Amino acid sequence: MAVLSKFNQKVVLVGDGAVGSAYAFALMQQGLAEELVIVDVVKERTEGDALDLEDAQAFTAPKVVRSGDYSDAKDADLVVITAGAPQKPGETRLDLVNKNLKILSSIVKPIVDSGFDGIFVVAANPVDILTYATWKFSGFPKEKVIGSGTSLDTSRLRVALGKKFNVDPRNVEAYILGEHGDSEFAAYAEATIGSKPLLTIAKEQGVSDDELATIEDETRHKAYEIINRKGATYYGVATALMRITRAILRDENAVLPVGAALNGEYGLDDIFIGTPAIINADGLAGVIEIPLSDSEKDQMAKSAETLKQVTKDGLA
Ligand code: 6V0
Repeated sequence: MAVLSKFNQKVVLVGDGAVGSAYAFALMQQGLAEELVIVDVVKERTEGDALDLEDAQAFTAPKVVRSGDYSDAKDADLVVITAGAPQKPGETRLDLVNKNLKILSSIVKPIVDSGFDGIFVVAANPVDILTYATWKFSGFPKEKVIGSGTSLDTSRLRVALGKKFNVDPRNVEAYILGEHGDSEFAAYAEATIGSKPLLTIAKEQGVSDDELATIEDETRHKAYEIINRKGATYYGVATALMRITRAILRDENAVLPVGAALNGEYGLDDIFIGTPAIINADGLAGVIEIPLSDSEKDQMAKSAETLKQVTKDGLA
């Protein structure tokens, strides 16, 4: 297992927009990474953000934050990609595919050319397609490419279930699986709170299947609710990215919802899709395949089909 040097934890962030800058701030707050290099086509913004984030150093763990370019990826442990066009009101994530594939290819190539040998973490949308494309463009092993997948969606589901059942969302073991997008679904059959099946708790508390379906639906559409009000969503995904970063830099073997490469799990392969997986310093150490009910199996197959079609069209 790769052991990262305690004094050489370097993250290169590509894309210094709403998501990227919120992620940089989250990284600072957590005292993660010795060095954070920010890259964007708008160089002035990265310089401004580096200066602004530097002002926090006297209150958080000291580290280097600076503006840079792709050559900085040479000795980085992690490259986090949040560069791309954001989702516009009324636009689905899949609409973004062509626009963002072009941007992605212009980023991944110079990073690989720098000699980068770390782990790619991708959040730009449509994230499952762009994660797959990062793997293709880079030629890296699948384990070294991780998408944010359904990490944000899973957090949204846990928060909503936490409110419904009046428990801390961190104690809700429930996952959103599939595409980060309209075909995603809640894997309720095996969800638990304190090891007790969620469906049993729901029955005992008189929470109907319809109410659970509404929670699932609201989770699926929450991004639109936020985008309609403030134009973009970023704090949730930035925190999810920070969590994935910590699992890698601290070699945690943490079980997290991510966009993972499948090798036969859920009857699928040649795809990156939202599922729980084990994340450590080597990247993806294993996929945890949740046992699904028959209807959930159908939903997973449909979600995968949606992604495969777009991947085929986008990368044709
Ligand atoms: P934003 O605020 O417009 O930031 C995008 C940044 O990318 C800007 O600073 C651009 O200058 C920069 N950029 C564009 N092209 C390039 C390039 N070729 N090289 C380097 N930088 C470039 O967008 P925002 O930060 O809101 O969103 C970024 C991406 O994250 C979008 O694709 C969103 O759809 C996606 N999100 C993903 C989520 C997830 O759960 N995976 C959640 C929310 C947003």
